[in-house]
Amino acid sequence: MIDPRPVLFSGVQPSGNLTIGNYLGAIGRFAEFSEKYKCFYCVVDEHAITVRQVPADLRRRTYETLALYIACGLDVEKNTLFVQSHVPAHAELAWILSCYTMFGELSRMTQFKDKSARHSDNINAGLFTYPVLMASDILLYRASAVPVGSDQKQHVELTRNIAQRFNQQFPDTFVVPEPVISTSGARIMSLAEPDKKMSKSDPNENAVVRILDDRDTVIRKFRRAVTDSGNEVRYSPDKPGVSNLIDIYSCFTGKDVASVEREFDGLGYAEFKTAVGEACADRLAPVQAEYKRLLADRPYLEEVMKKGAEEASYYAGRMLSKVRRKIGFVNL
Ligand code: AQP
Repeated sequence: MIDPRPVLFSGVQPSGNLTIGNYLGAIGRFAEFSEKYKCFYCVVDEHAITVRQVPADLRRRTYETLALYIACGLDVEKNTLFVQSHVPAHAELAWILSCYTMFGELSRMTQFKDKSARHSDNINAGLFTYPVLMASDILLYRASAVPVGSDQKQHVELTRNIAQRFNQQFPDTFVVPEPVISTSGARIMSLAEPDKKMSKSDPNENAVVRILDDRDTVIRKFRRAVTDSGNEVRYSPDKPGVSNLIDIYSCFTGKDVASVEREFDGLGYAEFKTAVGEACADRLAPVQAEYKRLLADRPYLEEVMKKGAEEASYYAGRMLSKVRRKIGFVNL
């Protein structure tokens, strides 16, 4: 039976060890949506191959990402957790939608520009059409809400354009989704270059705090974080390093910016950075413990994958056959 609640969809690529950017901008917020929405949380392995992956690593990370979803509080009974490549409808709808997406629109995507600069030896067509696959992920489930970090907002807007264009020709097909971007944690920046977002594939380990980094590593990375001249803990555009750390501390402690500034007034950067590291490590500790327990139980994770793939295929199959019918394909 179809659940009557509004639908929410989000995904994370198993393209590296997840960072506190992925945690604060996405995965750590997911559990809060489970009551209000029918939630689909996907491990988007098809997106991950837009950059070269070592097959054994991709397979391992797919299990790890699923385990992290659960360790971050997602109840497998209340949410549909699944792996994208287990539901072939994603790739099939993506092809159809690519015929309703303009070359010019894709050329304007800033993530394509960033990633093609970073992977200049492998600017493949998948990297370019990635947002169409993301539109397919969302539209297949009639999702009205898509929680993402602010880096993905442009892709959700493109999804809206594609849905509206398709609906114009074939009314009442897709639900036009809205991005759900949190006011805090939406854009966590690199600890080494605070004008760049923190990315799991950043080759500089000191730039990135991973959800699975142990306590000492977390604290050491924050102690090494690039700060700005002066020694005042103040949120300001001319202090991007310190502002990023204030954001992170505020997300992990629930304190607002003004009270963080007051707390560290006159104390200097060293003390502040240690406190950020400790707050982060305290929050990650229970997630890490639960993650370890889950990862040791592969049969359980495979059961979750199978159940998720069945549920997701049911919803996705209904939408795909509706689209096929509308555009004139013969449904047997
Ligand atoms: N730095 C960030 N701050 C806040 N949110 C972030 N997200 C990613 N980085 C930050 C959010 O995490 C979700 C999953 O992201 P993804 O795995 O689909 O890919 P991405 O956006 O490309 O993330 P990365 O870490 O930068 O991956 P790589 O290095 O593989 O490209 C999304 O909701 C994203 O907004």
